[in-house]
Amino acid sequence: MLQRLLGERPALCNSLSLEYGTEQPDHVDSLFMTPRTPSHLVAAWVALEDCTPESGLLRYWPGSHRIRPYVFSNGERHFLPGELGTWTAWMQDQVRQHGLQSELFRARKGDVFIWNAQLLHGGSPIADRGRTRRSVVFHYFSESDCRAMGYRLVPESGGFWIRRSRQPIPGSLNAWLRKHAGRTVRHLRALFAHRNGSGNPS
Ligand SMILES: O=C(O)CCC(=O)C(=O)O
Ligand SMILES: [Fe+2]
Repeated sequence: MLQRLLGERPALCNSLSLEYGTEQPDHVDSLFMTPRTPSHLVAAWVALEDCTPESGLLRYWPGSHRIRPYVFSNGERHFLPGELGTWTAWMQDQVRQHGLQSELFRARKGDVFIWNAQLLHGGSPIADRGRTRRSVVFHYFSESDCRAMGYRLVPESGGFWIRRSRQPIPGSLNAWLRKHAGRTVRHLRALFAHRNGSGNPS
């Protein structure tokens, strides 16, 4: 299926295991995982349980994949953090112009949603924070793009996976923690030292 969609063998770029809804703002994956060939990114989202509306369902905008890819001020399709606000306003305007409406994916266990590099999607608000929404997501590039980028490909089940270090997930707790890790550790140390009556936080 992925090979048919990409026109060649897929190479797994990353996989995400989600226990809860993400409440991610609407986005297109190619902003963050930017394929060399604009259409050469496909995502497969797999429900690991029946998803309830309170758990923050996956939201998507049918037809949004036809909106032309946005080009940032440096001429690239990969996002510039300082221009994400401009991108959001531009995308909202495109959605209005194309008369698009969002839909929620009320997935049943085992359902798979495959989307295109340019499909606008996100996580809807979670109404019940105790409700899980277990799912796994896989993002794939094409073999030719990966070879052109010099990625190390490992053959697997008719496709490949890319050997590389763990990547931060934009907007995720991981990315936030990595960015703030030093400060958080210093803060915790200071707190610990204070509680133990020591004047020296190190
Ligand atoms: O599961 C979600 O709420 C969104 C996941 C997503 O945007 C992605 O994996 O690309
Ligand atoms: Fe996404």
